[in-house]
Amino acid sequence: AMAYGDDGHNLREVLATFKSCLDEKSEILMDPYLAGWKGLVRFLNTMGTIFTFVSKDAVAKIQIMEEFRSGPHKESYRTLQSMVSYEMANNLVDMKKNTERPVSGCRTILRLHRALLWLQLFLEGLRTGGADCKTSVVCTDSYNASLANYHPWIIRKATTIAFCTLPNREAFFENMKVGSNEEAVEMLGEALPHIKKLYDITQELYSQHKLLDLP
Ligand code: 1PW
Repeated sequence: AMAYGDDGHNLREVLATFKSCLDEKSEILMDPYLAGWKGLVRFLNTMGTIFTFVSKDAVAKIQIMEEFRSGPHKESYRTLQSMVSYEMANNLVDMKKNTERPVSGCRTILRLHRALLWLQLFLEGLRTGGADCKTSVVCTDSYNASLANYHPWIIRKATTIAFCTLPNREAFFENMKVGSNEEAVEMLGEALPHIKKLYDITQELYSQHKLLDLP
């Protein structure tokens, strides 16, 4: 089988794609945001079949957003900010649980946004964790501090089981395909502040429009 990274993709590039999301007005560009997620999914899928359960939902969410981005209102979905303006102005966002209205971009991006915090906390934990930290513990702690708060018991159970199959830190860094452990730690130190910034801007945008609890 082809090892991850052989096709020219590595986690450094994935994180750089997220970095390229911010335009000069601090708006978040949808296309690189989705491209970053696609890279993450490719990376997750190298972590074994159990993780495809975790990545499947991300894939479904990316697809929903790609349909908006190629549909009749594609220009309105150019940035996260323009998406929020457009969907709010046109009453396209379900504020309460209501199956009549189609799935909005706002609620879809909110799920990816919450997952991005998990990713950031997890990679930050690995970066600072030292050589013999347990990946599965770091991953579970990051999950419990973020995404788990929005998941029902059955999903929490399933994800926590998936985390137990994570490779150890050394193998995980190896799988990132960015060189030695030291280089991986250095790369994360450089890249993670950009992910954090992206997260903070989205959080602020959603908070301003009171969209943080979308069903
Ligand atoms: C190695 C670190 C990985 C970070 C990548 C994270 C991928 C995120 C996918 C987590 C999904 C777990 C199972 C799916 C749960 C969905 O119910 C849930 N989706 C998310 C992203 O939280 C909620 O979406 P829904 O059901 O309201 O459409």
